[in-house]
Amino acid sequence: MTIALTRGVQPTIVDCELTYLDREPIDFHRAVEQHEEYEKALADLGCTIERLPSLPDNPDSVFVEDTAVVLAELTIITRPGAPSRRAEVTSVADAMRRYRGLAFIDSPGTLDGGDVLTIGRAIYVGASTRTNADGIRQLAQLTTSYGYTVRTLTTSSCLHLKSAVTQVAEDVVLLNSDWVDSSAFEKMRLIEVHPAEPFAANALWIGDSVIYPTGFDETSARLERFGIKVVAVETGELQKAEGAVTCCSIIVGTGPFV
Ligand code: CIR
Repeated sequence: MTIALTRGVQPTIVDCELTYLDREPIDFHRAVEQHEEYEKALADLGCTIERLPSLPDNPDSVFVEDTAVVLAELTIITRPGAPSRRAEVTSVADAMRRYRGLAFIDSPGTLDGGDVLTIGRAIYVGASTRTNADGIRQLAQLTTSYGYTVRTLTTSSCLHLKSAVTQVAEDVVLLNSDWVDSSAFEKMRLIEVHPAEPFAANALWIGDSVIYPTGFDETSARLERFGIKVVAVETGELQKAEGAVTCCSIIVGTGPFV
């Protein structure tokens, strides 16, 4: 069984953190509809949606991915790089306790889940404005005993590592090589985003499909040419908050084959 933890969009999203984007008006009601469409896509792909409690005072709390790193053996509750987001972790820890043992990133470490891409036993972590060296050191300390290797990548021009690269099939990554060094993924097959679509590298891989934003038609066609099924969802209002598709859920495999 696969659980997808999500959290509803809050009206305060209009005051979200922004790093690389300029603020644009966000249509809250449209954002809610888009988020519901996203949850429906997850459910249609077989996920059980588990909604976390609303946090009206936390504008970015819909972007739950940043609060946890889920491995088969444990969940690491992060310490988000943006101080305004730190209170989001408590309810995520409460929910995740039922599925895995917990470990925590402590001060002065910071780590955003959006900076962590796990492929098999390799954990790629982005050194970003949100994830610092001590956070990466703690991540390595918590995971090496389980056989993981942690590899740090620097990203440029984007908020998180997973803005630049995501896994879209067992042996395939989708990436923007202007934002991350593609040689780190030499053992994988690579799909490069279309040059006119720099924000197109974030896809959420579920089974043999990806949940993928509308509007990146050229890159979407490249995914389909690789035999990857694209489930398109509109995310324009969430994108204005610098969010993408991986960031709106925490995917938790349960049972013996996680
Ligand atoms: C933030 O800056 O924290 C939010 N406005 C966006 C977070 C997006 N998270 C993600 O892609 N993992």
